[in-house]
Amino acid sequence: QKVKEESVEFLIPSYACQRRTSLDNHNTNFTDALSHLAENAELNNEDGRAVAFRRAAAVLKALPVKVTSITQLRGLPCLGEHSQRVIKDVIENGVSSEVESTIHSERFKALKLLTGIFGVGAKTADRWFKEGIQNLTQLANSGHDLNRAQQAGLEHYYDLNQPVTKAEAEAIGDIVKKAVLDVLPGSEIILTGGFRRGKITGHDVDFLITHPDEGKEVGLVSKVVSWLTARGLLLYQKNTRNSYLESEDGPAQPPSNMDRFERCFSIFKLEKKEIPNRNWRAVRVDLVVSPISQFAFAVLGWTGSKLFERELRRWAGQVKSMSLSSHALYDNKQCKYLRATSEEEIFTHLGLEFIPPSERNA
Ligand code: DCP
Ligand code: MG
Repeated sequence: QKVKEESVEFLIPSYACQRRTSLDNHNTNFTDALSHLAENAELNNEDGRAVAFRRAAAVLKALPVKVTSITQLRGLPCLGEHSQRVIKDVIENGVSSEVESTIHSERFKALKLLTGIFGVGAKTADRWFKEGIQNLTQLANSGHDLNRAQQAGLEHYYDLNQPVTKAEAEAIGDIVKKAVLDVLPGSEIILTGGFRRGKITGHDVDFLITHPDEGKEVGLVSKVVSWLTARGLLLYQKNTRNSYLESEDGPAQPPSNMDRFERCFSIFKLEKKEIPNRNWRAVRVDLVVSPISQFAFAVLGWTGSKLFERELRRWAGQVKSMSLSSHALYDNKQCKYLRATSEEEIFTHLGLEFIPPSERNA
């Protein structure tokens, strides 16, 4: 029996944090195209445009079937005129001409290559591109003074652009656990980021650490870094102290993507016997330490995806008059912080159905 295309309509709520997005995406042809345009907008520092493309892609990721006709998109949220044009182009021609010309442009290729260097953001890459720097050799010959992060990024460029596997993440997890428990017994360590969402590869490995006795965790990052350094396990590291202070009468910090936990951005030297001559590879690792009272917020904030996080904060602000960060949830109407000891409680405070990590892949 023939099913009329017109009858296929989906009920998709408009905030990504209101819906389940697993890793099996039936619409990669469209979401890849939209992601390229989002990436290009990010490289051009056009944040609003980037988010619009990311939201459109996230809606298509949440659909239970492959879209084959533009009529199926009727009633879906977050699909602006531009995104619909791209989708239509892909349906009719297999590819979007705008996406093709973007990703093959000299500018996009160069900016992507340059921002692929750890420590190089869109603004720096753009400045270099305008000076005629389009590849790593030109950068090395340019005489630019690179900071410590960028030097390490250039030195380990190849390794850091190879996906990190789940097995590698687990091997690093074992080392981190050993280090943390050695310097502060009783600590808890969890793997966050993409791996917690069930991804099988990542661009880095993210760990969140806490201790059940509030205050014991202070200064933990530098002790762990000393432990790892003494064993020759770090190729690069940069620590920052906790700079978060909670005040009585409102959020101490304006809502921001960047949290203020004690942390270490590092590059691990991971032993890999199978790599000839060298026996190791470089892997980006983030270590973040949270006081136990903020741990649920930290776990939620570090699990991602980035869009899911962004949508949670937008929902909190726009729908609930609350401010959510990786540290706390503040109710602007009641003028008080809402405590939580689990992710489930935070979703409840926000009036949202609990979405497990594996379905936060928006
Ligand atoms: N995060 C955030 N804001 C930041 C840093 C991180 O919201 N300034 C959150 C969202 C991310 C998670 O932390 O999902 C980890 O950041 P990553 O950049 O490592 O992202 P993923 O782990 O999701 O992706 P990948 O698999 O590429 O590492
Ligand atoms: Mg990650």
